[in-house]
Amino acid sequence: MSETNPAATAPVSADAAPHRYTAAMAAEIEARWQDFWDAEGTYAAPNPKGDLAGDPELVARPKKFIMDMFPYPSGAGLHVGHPLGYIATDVFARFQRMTGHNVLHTLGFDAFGLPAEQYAVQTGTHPRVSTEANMENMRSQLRRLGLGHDKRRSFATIDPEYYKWTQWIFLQIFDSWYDDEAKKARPIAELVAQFEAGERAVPGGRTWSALTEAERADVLGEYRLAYASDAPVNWCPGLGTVLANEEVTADGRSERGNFPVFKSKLRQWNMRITAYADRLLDDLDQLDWPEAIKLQQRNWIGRSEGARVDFPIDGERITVFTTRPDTLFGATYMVLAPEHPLVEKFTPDAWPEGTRDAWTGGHATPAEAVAAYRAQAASKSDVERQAEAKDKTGVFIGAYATNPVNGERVPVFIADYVLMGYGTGAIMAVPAGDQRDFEFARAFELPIRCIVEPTDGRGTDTSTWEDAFASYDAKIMNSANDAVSLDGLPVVEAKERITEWLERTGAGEGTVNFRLRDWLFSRQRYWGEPFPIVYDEDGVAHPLPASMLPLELPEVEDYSPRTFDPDDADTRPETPLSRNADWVNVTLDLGDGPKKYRRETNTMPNWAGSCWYELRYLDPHNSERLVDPEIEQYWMGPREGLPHGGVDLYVGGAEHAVLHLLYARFWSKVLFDLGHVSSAEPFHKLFNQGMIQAYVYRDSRGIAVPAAEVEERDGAYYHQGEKVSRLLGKMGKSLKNAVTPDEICAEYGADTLRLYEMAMGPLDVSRPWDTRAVVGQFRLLQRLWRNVVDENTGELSVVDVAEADIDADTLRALHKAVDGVRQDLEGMRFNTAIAKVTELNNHLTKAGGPVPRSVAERLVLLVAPLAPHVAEELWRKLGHETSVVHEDFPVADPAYVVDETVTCVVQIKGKVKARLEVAPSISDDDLEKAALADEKVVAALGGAGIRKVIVRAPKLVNIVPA
Ligand code: ANZ
Repeated sequence: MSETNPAATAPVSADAAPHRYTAAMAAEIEARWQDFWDAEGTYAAPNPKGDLAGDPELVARPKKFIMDMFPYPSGAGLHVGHPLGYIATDVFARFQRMTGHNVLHTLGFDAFGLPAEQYAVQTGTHPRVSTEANMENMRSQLRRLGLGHDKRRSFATIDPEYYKWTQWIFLQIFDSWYDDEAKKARPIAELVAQFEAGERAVPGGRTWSALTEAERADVLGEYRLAYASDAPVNWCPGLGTVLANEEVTADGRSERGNFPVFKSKLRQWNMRITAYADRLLDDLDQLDWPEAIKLQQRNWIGRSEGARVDFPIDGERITVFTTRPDTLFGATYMVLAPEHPLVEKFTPDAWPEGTRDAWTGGHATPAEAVAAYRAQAASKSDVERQAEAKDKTGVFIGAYATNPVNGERVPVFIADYVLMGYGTGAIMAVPAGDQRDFEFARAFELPIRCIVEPTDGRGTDTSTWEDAFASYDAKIMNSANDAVSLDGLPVVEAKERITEWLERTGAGEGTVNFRLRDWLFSRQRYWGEPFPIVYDEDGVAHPLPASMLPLELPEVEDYSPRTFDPDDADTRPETPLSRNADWVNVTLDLGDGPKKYRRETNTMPNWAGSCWYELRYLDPHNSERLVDPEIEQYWMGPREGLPHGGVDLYVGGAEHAVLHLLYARFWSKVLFDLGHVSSAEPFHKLFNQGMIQAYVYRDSRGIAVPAAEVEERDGAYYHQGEKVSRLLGKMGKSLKNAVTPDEICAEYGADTLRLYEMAMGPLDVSRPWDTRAVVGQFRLLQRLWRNVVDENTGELSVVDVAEADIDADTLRALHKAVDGVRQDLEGMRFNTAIAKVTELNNHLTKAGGPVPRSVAERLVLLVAPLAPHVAEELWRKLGHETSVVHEDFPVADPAYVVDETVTCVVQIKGKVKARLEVAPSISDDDLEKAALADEKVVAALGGAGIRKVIVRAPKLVNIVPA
């Protein structure tokens, strides 16, 4: 790097004074203080009790729990983009320590996951071996940054002592149900007691004692918060695994490998997160999170108010969910999802009289048409099925239902634009009001009845319409029967009236529907937490007792999922764990004598370990409990400003807006309901850092060339003489533009890297990395050093001066910096804090002469959170015996902080009428207001109106009366 970047090396050159702050000196200072901090346990945060109990004076302080989203230990190690958030939380944590808080700050590893498993498949290295090596590498990279972590509290999610508790929480969730009346989770034993006592009717109408064990297990499976069910999942034979919806592309293929993905029914573990939909939504209001993230969670949960309506058919009924019951009179056909379980039941042997050709798909019987269409639909992803632009397809199932509001016979179709997993999997189709229904009706020659008065001038003759008409401001028409009329009502009132009618007549009821689905919780992979579940000979699932945890991941010969012919939808996954017969088939005594069992061979998804890790940081070595209640209450409990409790600050990327944060909130709520924790939310304040971007340079073939080898000449970029293009993109190995923290540390030191990353801009904004600019922060540290230490002798250069004898300009500069930096650090405006430190430092440089000791000390304290190593070194040089980490942050004397004022002249028609003393930074708006409110100005205007005001803040206001 230095070859192409001579500017960067200049200040470190050999002719420097012997005690100048250089990269070599930074390296020496930094290594020494890092060793010191480790040896002294400087960042140890004491708990109120237990093995991490400590200094009661510290414990008595208000607590701050400051957390990063922990990293996945990737083989590529860190580039300079990764530590942005870690440095920010570290600066903030250091500031909080210096302002009277007991600060918990540490970092672990999220270490189960696919990359290690894939690497294992490719190279035969055990995932644990490669993961441990990656963690070792990342730990040393992170240590080099001087992050003030309490290392006693760090762990990885793959540690058996950690995942023991992940498994334990799974069992808690398995052993609970959601009581809709109490609106909370309760132990499943309490539900069983209700069934036994006859207080709650057993589904199916029999008594509890009459059920077999397997039947009871089935009943309870409908209540448990973790349950196994035959769910349609994304099965990818080419990869040999089931995929999450997010891992499937819009055209129904695997994101990784581009193989076909099929909807297949497989027995899978699920988490009943839907039971918490309301609370997950409502509690968002109390959290201090970016609005954008809250909105994404709200949309993901997707609450819709509407109605369920029953359409009678053959003495039975099909229930639909609609958000627009007011449009019931316009429902001219129905659509079921192709997978809807009632489809077979209502599909007759032959096409009824008068079936149109367009409806049959060319098939001889309804059953054939249904079977063919189902096969076609199964090969598509939900996204693809719902795509707006797509041609609407479907078939008539040969049956008619009755529209309950007008008794009309409406044909029933299956079509893939209706999804099984949403609402009831069946809709009433209102082609006049819904665009998808409109397109379908046009394609299948179905009636389109105008039931909302168009307000856009298109008229009520739907044969001339080009699209559906949707508006909440329009009025309902053509919608009356003998008992109820919606005609003339606006939508909202019409909804209320028809819902009342539906409920009165028993044809339906108002309801709330959520987009949120239960969380598919099993994976056919090796590198994850084993389920603490065994099956008996009847296939009934039994939880392992806590005493058998952790259930450790067994060794297997082959980690790879078995893959199949990518196009063979009928194949089924084979889990790596199932190949280990000795582990799978066990004899256990679960309390009723030794019996044979078969272990669950799926593993948990890699989200599991990150669902609760904040809790384990609190009490990481507790072998008796997940976390001691008193310790949990101390760090996480609710208090003023923290209504649900939680981590005080959680920093990470916005890409985790939904899944991780929603899953973690869900687990918190279950643990809270069951009384294991006092906080019902994991993270009170969330902050998303921006991304560090990097320039990508490409040659004429579009191939990325190594960014470090590119030269700039007159605004153009060259690589080996050839002109290359430059675009801002992601940083990474593949784009050949990764810069590692190691290289920057070697070139300048960690303190410079920290300052540079924090100075680049507001933390939440993305910014381009520019290696050439790093030197600016290095120079700041050199000037800081020079203000305290004589570069030639290495001795302190400060002088002892009484506060009263320090010149007023310096005191003003000092106190303004103290005041500003304090506010900026509290508000996480690290870039402006650095600007203020720089300003003060420059003032001292310019003032010339030795710096007063008390000023130098305060300057060092201001720098300490940002550049902790050099601050420790200077603090020690200034004669202090103890670490700067626990010193008090300076407080400004308000007398010096008030802005000096300037005089503003107020003129009317060019004549001076008043003078105002205002702050030099006053805005035009504020100055205009102040001028117009001034007594003398009011008097001079004498009630005349104003034509124009010309403002030149801070010195002049000119008023032109009307
Ligand atoms: C009649 C109607 C008339 C509808 C109208 C909309 C407009 P949100 O708001 O997202 O909750 N729907 C219901 N279940 C569905 C499923 N399983 N697959 C596809 N579509 C489904 O959407 C609810 C609306 O989406 C429902 O209201 C239903 O169409 C459709 F002028 O019913 B509506």
